[in-house]
Amino acid sequence: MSARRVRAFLGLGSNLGDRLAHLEEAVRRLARTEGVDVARTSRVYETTPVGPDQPDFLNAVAEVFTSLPARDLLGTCLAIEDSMGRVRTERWGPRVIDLDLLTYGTDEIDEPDLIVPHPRMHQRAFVLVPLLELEPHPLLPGGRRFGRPGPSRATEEQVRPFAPPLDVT
Ligand code: X6L
Ligand code: MG
Ligand code: MG
Repeated sequence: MSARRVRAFLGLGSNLGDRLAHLEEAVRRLARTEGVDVARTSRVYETTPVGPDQPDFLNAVAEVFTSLPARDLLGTCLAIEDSMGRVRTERWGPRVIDLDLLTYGTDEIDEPDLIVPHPRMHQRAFVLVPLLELEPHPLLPGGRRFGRPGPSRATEEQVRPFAPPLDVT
C-alpha cells in the first residue's frame, strides 16, 4: 500500500513569549503527527508586523510530506495551535503560534475555510522570503508560479535573518 504523499509548505509564526521555542515546539509536534514528515525548514526570520501594530514576529516555512488530506493537515495545524495555548482575542492580534497551510502539492482548493494556495501568500514578504529558500518557484494563487525578482531593499529591512533552520529530527 503506497499512500499518496503530497509535498506541502506550512508558514510558521510567533510573536509572544519565547518565540523561537514556540517555533521549535510546533515543528516537534508536526513531526510527531502520524502521516506528517517534516523534511526541512527555512531559516528563521525576525519580521516587522504587517497589519495591526504588535510585537515583531519570528517567521519560518516548513516543507512537509504528508499522507493526510489537505483538510486534515489544516486540522492538525489548528490542533497544534490550540494545544500550544493559542488564544484568539482580536483578529490579526499577537499569537504564541500560527501555522498556516500555504500550498498542498499542486492542488487548488477553494472552500470557505480552506483556500490553497494561501490567497495572500504572494503579497507577504514574511512568507515569501523563507518559502523561496526552500522552493524558488512556488505555486501561487491562481495556478501561477513565482518567477524570481530578488527581495527588494524594503523587504530586507522587514524580514531579517534571525536563526538557522529549525531542528526537524
Ligand atoms: C491592511 C489591513 C493591510 C490588514 C494588511 C496583513 C492583516 C497581514 C493580517 C493587513 C493584514 C495579516 C503576521 C504578521 C500577521 C506574521 C508578520 C496577517 C495576519 N501575521 N506580520 N501579521 N508575520 N511579520 O506572521 O498575516 S496578522
Ligand atoms: Mg498567518
Ligand atoms: Mg493562521
